[in-house]
Amino acid sequence: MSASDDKIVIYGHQASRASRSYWLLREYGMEIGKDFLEVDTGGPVTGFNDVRDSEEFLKLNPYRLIPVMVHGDVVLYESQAICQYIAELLGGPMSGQTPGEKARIAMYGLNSISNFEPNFLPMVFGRGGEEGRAEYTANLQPLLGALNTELEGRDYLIGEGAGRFTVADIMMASVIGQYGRAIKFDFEPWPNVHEWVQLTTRRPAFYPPRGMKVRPNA
Ligand SMILES: N[C@@H](CCC(=O)N[C@@H](CS)C(=O)NCC(=O)O)C(=O)O
Repeated sequence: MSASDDKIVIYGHQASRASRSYWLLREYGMEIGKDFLEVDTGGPVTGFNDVRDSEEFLKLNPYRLIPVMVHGDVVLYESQAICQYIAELLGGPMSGQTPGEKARIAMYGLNSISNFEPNFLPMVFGRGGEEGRAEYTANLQPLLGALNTELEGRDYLIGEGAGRFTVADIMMASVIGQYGRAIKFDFEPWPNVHEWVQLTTRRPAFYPPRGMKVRPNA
């Protein structure tokens, strides 16, 4: 059986970094259980279950982290690599159309986890209390300023003119928008970022059918 005949399997919980690929799959109109499969490993919010310590899982990802994706003989860990694979596989306007767009999509995948995530995620977990929040917020000032510049005159990160919604927006908004909304982060000083967070995180597919602690208008 070829990879394309198999269903995508995601190991990971909705309230974990696996949520990034679930959002993308929902954007493609795919349903859990019908079009792709979820293996619930538990997650950082709910606690992990035995699946994550199983031999089967450790063979897939010796680093013992979720999410992991299996599609035929393709096995991937790293949430943003999984998103990029799914967009490449399913194609259409959400994927990169040229080598340049594909490279820029990869760039935003890296940017999201190397620059923004280390400052947003600790605030989600309340690390360092008030002092921690002040420090992470200070670190984010130049980053959000840069993103605000990139978004000048645009709705989305990739494409001509105002751009079009792509997997790059999902990867970036999964960190900035999702975490930002969860901690009620004030994006108003960066109006282009503020608009983009609204545009991306108000899409119907952003919201999981169950379970996750992100609510509309949070
Ligand atoms: N950069 C990785 C990070 C993966 C990661 O840290 N996953 C967390 C859950 S969201 C995990 O498995 N934590 C388990 C642990 O740290 O033991 C990605 O984006 O996939």
